[in-house]
Amino acid sequence: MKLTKDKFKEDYQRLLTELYSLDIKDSEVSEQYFTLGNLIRTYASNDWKNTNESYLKKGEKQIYYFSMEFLLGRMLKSNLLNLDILEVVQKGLQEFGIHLENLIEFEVDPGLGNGGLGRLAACFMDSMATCAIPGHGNGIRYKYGLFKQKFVNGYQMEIPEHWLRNGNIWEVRRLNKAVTVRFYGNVWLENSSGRLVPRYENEEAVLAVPYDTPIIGYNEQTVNTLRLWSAEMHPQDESHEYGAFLKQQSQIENISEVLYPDDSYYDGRLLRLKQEYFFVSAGIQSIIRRFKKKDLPISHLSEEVAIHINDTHPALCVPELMRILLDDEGMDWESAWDLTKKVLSYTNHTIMSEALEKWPIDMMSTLLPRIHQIICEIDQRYAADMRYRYDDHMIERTRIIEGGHIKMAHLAIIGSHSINGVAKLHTDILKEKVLHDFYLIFPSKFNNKTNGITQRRWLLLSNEPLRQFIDSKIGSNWEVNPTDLTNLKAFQNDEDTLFKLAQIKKLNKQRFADYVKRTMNLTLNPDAIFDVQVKRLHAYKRQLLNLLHILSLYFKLKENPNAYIYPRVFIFGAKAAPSYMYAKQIIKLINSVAHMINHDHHIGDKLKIVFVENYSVSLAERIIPAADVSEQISLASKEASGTGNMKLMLNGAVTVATLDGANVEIRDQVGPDNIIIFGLTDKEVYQYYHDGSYHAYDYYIHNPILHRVLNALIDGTIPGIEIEGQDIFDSLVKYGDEYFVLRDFEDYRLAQEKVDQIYRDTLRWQKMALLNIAGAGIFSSDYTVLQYAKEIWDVSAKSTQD
Ligand code: T68
Repeated sequence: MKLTKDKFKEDYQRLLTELYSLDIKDSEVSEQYFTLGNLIRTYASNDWKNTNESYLKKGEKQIYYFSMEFLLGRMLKSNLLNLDILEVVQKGLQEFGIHLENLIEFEVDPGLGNGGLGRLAACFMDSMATCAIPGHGNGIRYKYGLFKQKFVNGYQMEIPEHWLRNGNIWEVRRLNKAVTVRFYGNVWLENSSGRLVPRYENEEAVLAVPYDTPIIGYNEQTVNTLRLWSAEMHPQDESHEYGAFLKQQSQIENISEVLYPDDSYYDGRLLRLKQEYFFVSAGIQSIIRRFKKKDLPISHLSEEVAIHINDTHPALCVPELMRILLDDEGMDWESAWDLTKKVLSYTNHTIMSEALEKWPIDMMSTLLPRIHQIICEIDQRYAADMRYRYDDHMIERTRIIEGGHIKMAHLAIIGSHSINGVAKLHTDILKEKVLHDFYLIFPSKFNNKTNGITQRRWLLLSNEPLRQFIDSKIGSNWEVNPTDLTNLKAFQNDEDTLFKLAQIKKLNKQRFADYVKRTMNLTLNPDAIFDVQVKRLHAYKRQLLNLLHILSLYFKLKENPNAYIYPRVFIFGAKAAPSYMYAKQIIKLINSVAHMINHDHHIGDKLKIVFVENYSVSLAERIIPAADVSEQISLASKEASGTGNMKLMLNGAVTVATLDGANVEIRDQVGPDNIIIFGLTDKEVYQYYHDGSYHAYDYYIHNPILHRVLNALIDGTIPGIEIEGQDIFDSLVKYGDEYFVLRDFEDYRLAQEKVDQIYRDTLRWQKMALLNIAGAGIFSSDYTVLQYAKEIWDVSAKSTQD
């Protein structure tokens, strides 16, 4: 779209007056924001309509990405960027005396996701639109996203986040596209002219109302759709007596009320199962309705539609699609089953056993009687099919229903044609360990798709100085073809380039320091090393290892005030699931240590700890450009991929990492000299599990530094902590140290000494930083979705780059 500044100003002025009957000079930020949002929507509306129309053509295969979470982040700036009108709008507003930055900050950051999985879905939406892949998102329009985190006396408190309070400028409610989703009741099969058809009674009908958000591609034409469903009372129930009506209304609206705040943890609540079926059923019904507009027989569905299951949360896609094909379309079982498998594909995001969903049979049969019947049938047919090829143990281990539970991963694997892991190592572990049986049975279903991130949000939008600098060195083609970043390698020994890179980093650090001063009243030295660990708080991610190392530096300085430690600012951002007590204890401990160190006048600038409250996408956009060091220190084998690791390297941070998840591929990209690797490998971890030879206590006893640090948790050194010091100490020293923190401590400490040494040599450090940026292009989610498109969804992208 070619928009001139004058045209924009004219449009803006007119719209603001139309909407609010005000002159610009009398308007407030909220009015200015909503006017701009509305205008952006009108600018995108033709492309949105045209994109939708073109998708209705026969043979234009549509991809539906089903995810419980879409963690989009703020949309104003990214929409301006993707429409290629950011500069024009900025300048136009400037002439009205309006700072675009203020409008950007006014927008709420919708937290419709927990972390990596939800953010991945958002990056994929951006990349599919940019690569002109017909990709639709399908999810839930939660009224409350992830809670807002507050620290009270160092403890995490959770506050509900009503992100819709001021309305949402980006969405369109489409009541005319609403569908009915049915729960509970009785179902039986009746013979009707030779075919078994289900009969229902006493079901509870819920109206699923879609809200569509345009997803604007960075390519001047494609605008895809994210469809989020909201649960509402069905019109047929509105005639009930008033008291009963209100009760039922609130029960129904509960379904899309709140996002479950647990990441990587399964807590088998009925409401969660309701949510899962709700958006799966609504989504599939609307897909089928849309498919029918093409006027093709249902047997062509797999040529026109691919549905992707993001983790097992939407795995009910398997029985729901079967239900529709059998009951509504009258297909026979075999044909329906073949079609279902062709349409569906599934991504696994974790090997942690506590995250694996398994629903009690009773719950399923009460809430979703017909779905339950279909799952039983799938399970029985699976067992019968396998009987001739595998022994009973193998069948018992892999079947869907076992021990009174329905295993959702098994359902997803058996019911789809593709299962992928999210990094090479993760996929290998799935094949060799966690899903080995399935790999033996269905080897060709398994494949890897290493995660990616959108360079638009994670560099173009959030790190303007770096973007300009890169453009000045290698031109701007990398912005659409990110592997061109490798051209930066030509400058790896160019002193001028490296010093400029250092200056940019310092500028970003100063900006972050200003924010910390403003919000936390803490002064940071921008010449210190900014060392960043931002991610959910989870024992396997080992924020504790980081903290123990910080304590070791602190004691080193206490014992020898002249010890030369390069000044460091340790930055944490992390939310803990509200019911995850151990993680919350770690938060309290970090805050207490921060308080102790930050207030110790003898330490001064040498060590500071910043634990930002309420870590979110918009905070990530502030922190990541300011990072020198990226902490990716999970226990090898536990982090499926990680994506923060990619964002940080793209912004020139040097990674301190275990060989876990995508860290392995980052090392392969930048070479072992440009990443600092430490710790056990996945093989060594498995060996320990196998022989049971790990004794954490020995490390406590034999490593004097560790001894001192661990004792500090229980001897009163750290003011303010109560039982958490003892509990954490016990978890490590007494109860087996599940994530090998003590085992990896010394190696980690040495890795950190290396950081300290290398950082003193600015040129050497900046060379590493430059080579990290140069190597990050391959991790663009543009490439990731193109691989999904080609290898899983069997759809070709009308790439705008050719
Ligand atoms: C993350 N998983 C992985 N789960 O931990 C991370 N889980 O390694 C990976 O990079 C990322 O997925 C993307 O593949 C999650 O974020 C959840 O958030 C989650 C939410 C609900 C239930 C279970």
